[in-house]
Amino acid sequence: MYTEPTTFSAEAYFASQPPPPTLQHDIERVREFAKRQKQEGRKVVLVTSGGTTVPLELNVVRFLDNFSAGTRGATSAEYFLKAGYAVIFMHRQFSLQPFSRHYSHSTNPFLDFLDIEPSKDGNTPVISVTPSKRSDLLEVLTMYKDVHKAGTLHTLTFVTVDDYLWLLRAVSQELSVLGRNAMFYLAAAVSDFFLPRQRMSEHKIQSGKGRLSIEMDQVPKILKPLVDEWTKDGYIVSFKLETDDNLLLPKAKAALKRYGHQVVIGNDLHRRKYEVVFVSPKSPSSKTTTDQSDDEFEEYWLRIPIPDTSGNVSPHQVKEIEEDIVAELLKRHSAWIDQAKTTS
Ligand code: PAZ
Repeated sequence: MYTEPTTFSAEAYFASQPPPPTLQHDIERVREFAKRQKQEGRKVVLVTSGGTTVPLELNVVRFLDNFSAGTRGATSAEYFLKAGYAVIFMHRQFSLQPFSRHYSHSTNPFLDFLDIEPSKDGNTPVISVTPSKRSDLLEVLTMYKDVHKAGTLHTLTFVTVDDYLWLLRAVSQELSVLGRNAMFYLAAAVSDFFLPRQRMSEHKIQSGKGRLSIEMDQVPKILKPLVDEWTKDGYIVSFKLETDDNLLLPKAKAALKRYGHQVVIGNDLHRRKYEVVFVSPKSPSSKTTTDQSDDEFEEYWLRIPIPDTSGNVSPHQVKEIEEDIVAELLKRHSAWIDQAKTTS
């Protein structure tokens, strides 16, 4: 019989919550991808992006959602690809994706870029790209086609927090074959609470009984097994989103002490596009512990000017903070790979 734990361990979680139906298929594709990138000598980064949902019913009508448009992940994935990395882009279904993000339906609808030219021969009219938009589109399309030709982008989708956790575990286990050449860039906004399937209502929760109270359990702290078991040598970058400035640095440091990974990138909800802070142990090789002093961590702030939004500038002509985030991580990842060579 199912007993109700107060906090799920990762093991208890995976033993009680079912995997997504496509998991096996997804694992096989990731395995092939990782093998090919290894043979071709590329570094691989797993980018997670977008928010997870928590369904409230088995036949889902209602769910809780986590904030994230997927901009951070989709934009960063492009800069990793430009730098020669292969990218596994694990994102929330229908959130922004590399390349197509430039033509998002809400901010830059692609239909506005197209003109209909009258037919010259009296038959079918011709569709063309508005002249002022051609050079931007050509740049994005060229990159997109090059990446497809090189086979360096692999896409996976999740919706629920269950999908996310099962996929993260499977992908990280597959990427362990790459050793230090694998990076984990965990920008997805993952729910901290969930409703175990065993306590979900089968059908739509009915109104009419007044207030709705739902008691949720804590999602297991998945970074711990990721660091300690699933991918021992991967370079792990997690993100921390806060709305209270006073919490950002303490929470980032607490995460490093608890999980012992390489970097936490902290960001404030409203300034996340212009300012982030990298928090990392001063001595990257030392083992972090929960009683470690805060002085043993260093902070590195990255800022870009807030753009003038009054002009008619296309989104990819504006400086994007992800360009600098990725450039900084490339240096740190290389140093970390080199460090292993000198100590072995
Ligand atoms: O996807 P987006 O660009 O709208 O937002 C990115 C972000 C704020 C979700 C990301 O930078 C982040 O902080 N992710 C981790 C969130 C968390 O603390 O769970």
